[in-house]
Amino acid sequence: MPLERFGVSMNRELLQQLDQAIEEAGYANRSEAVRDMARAFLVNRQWEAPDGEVVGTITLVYDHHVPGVVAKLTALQHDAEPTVICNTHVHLDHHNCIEVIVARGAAEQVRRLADRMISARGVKHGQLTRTAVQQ
Ligand code: NI
Repeated sequence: MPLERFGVSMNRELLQQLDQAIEEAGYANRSEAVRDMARAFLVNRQWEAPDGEVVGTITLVYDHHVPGVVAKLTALQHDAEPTVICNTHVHLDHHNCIEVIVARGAAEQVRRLADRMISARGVKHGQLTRTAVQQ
């Protein structure tokens, strides 16, 4: 894809802070960092649009001894509107499991699946990581 160049005006202090953060983050140059910022902005917009096509990673930590929690989390994935692409389960210790679910679909549906899983009884901690495919 051909690259386009454009100029950006900003005050010196903001630019100095930006350059310092870019260097700390390990970017090779300012352009690479600005491209990632543009993608992050667009991914965010996709998640804000109810029918935006997104990918979400749902991470759950739960105690598998809590009655019904495994069946509940399984049923939610079978009945989910967004497609559950994959699911990884790790037995952390005697009580705790971590499960990572990757779901693709409309933003609102992925968010709803995450909310229902995170709020399920027995789930101690849950987090939805939001991403989407960008150019
Ligand atoms: Ni387990």
